[in-house]
Amino acid sequence: MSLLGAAAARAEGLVVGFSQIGSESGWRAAETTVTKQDAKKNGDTVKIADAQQKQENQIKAIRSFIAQGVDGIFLAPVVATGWHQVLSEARDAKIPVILLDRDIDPADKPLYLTAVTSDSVHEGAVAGDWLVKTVGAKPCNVVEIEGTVGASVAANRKEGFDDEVKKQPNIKIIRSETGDFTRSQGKQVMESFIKAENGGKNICAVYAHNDDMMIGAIQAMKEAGLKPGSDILTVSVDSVPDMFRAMIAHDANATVELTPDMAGPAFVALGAYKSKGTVPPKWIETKSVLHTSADGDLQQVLDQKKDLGY
Ligand code: GZL
Repeated sequence: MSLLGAAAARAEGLVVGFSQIGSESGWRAAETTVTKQDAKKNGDTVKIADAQQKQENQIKAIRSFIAQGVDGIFLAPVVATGWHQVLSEARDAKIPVILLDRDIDPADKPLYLTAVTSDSVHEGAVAGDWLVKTVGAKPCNVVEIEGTVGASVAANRKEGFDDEVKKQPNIKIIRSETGDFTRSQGKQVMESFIKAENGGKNICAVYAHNDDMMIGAIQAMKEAGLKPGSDILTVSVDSVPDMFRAMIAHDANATVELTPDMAGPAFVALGAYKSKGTVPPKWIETKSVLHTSADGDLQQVLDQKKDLGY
């Protein structure tokens, strides 16, 4: 597109196609809400396609956005592989692609303009470090509820956490299974862990790759007559409102915050690229903050969540 065309696009506002994974978690629903709010604030238009967590639906949506000749495509990739062909088609159509909240195969790095994501290895390490500091020298068997198989954030959060706790001989990860980032599957996985581990008596802590699976796990622990947050320590990622409510009720211990506002920086980068040809850094990193049940500002942080799409 010529600079004049680009300036015109900026004047009228951008038209962006967003291939969204689905609404598998409270965090993702908030991401969708904030994306709509950001577009409205900027005077841009965003067309959101919900893929119901299926990659083939995301690929179909991207092809539809290309056919519509949108100014840019946002993609939250459900898994890290299988994007080369469709992102090559977007490149050939000269439509820039920006990744939101998850990454893709590094070999396909040339096929997107930038990625707006957290450092998900660091998120896992922050969760692991909290557990190590909390457990001290006490023997501790940990169970892990993983995110979607093949998702970059699941592999990274596992790597960060496992590497941290592996440094402690008294802490052992005894079971690890995917709960696909949903409450219902998180509950099912925790029920199976409890059943397999002497009614949960062998389990000292549970790490879930997102809060929604942990909220399911908390329900499973309660139904088994266990006290989550004291009989079994909990640490997870996202910092959704229901996790703050659980920490205030002392049913949970810690969560690593992830902003749902990935689209804000993406709109800015796309606008500068289209209007001025400014090439953004390949990675726009969002920050991760630890919150625990010992914090004094839980209610205050919870009250502010409504401004973040929750
Ligand atoms: C993380 C994002 C994850 C959230 C989950 O950036 O991809 O996907 O942690 C969501 O809640 O399902």
